[in-house]
Amino acid sequence: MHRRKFLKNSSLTTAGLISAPVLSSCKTEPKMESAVQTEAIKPIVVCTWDFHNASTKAWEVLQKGGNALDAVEEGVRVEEADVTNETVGKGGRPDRDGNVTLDACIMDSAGNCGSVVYLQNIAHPISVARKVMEETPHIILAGKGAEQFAYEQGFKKEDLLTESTRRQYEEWKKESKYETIINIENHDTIGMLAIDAKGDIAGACTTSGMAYKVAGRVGDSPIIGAGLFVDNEVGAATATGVGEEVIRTVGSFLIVELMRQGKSPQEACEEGVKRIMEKNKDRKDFQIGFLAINKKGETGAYCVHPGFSYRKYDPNGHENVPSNSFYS
Ligand code: SD4
Repeated sequence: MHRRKFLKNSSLTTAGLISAPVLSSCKTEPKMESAVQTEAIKPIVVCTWDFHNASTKAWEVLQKGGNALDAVEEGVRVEEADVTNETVGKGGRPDRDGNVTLDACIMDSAGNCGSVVYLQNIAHPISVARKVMEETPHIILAGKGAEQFAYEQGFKKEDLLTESTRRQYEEWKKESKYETIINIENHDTIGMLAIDAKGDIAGACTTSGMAYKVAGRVGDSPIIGAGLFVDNEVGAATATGVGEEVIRTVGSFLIVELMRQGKSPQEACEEGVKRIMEKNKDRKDFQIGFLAINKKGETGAYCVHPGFSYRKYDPNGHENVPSNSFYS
């Protein structure tokens, strides 16, 4: 919550934080890079929302010469461990039965990927997803099987509900109003994309999903192609927001394919949101944010409603970049 407030309240004109092209672009027009970029920017890491600590961690890994896969795993683990983030990892809000169920996926530059869905009692689903990728011939493990696999890999059992999320759940139960809505204020899923010094790309995405969801519900975040996609020839994309809509358009894969066809990351993210809005004419009650990077290290983002931003770390420093939106 406080992150969103910070985003809303922070002055867009804060010196050095936001570049002129971002400020001058209008809400729906494609934002073009101010100059033609010839040399690739690397290493670089970007993540959904203003996750300063997570991106700092990933940047440390990249700066020491670490690879993009380690960087994104290490980076998003910071949010999984942060109990004040109530939509990722430990401290994530539960489903309507009071169970915290986590979704995560990871993808490397060779196109290898791993995913866990509906995972309970394990604080770091992203690392379990990586183990699925590296230690099994499979890509997705679900529920009890994923949990059993995690124990076999040495992960420890933890109660993921915190005092805060338990209290909120008890409050919610009084009315039990089930809304499949992720609005501007109630989500903080982290999707992270990185390019290492060698120019290789990797990505990770992790979430507790929609608060008070129907038991068994899985969103876009652990679905390769929906919540995350990496193509080392082209770039990568990730999503946050109402997963059902992202799945319907295979959002992250779409954005990477649009970049393959020549669109900038910014243009591709805008097209991704527009595809979703075409299927949701006149619907304004949900939020989605896309984030993309291409092989040159150019980045872009776009969302349905104002409020989304992404944090970027590259050799020039770091900044929180506000995203333009479909609705103003
Ligand atoms: C989901 N996309 O489970 C996730 C939720 C999310 O910020 O992104 N929240 O649908």
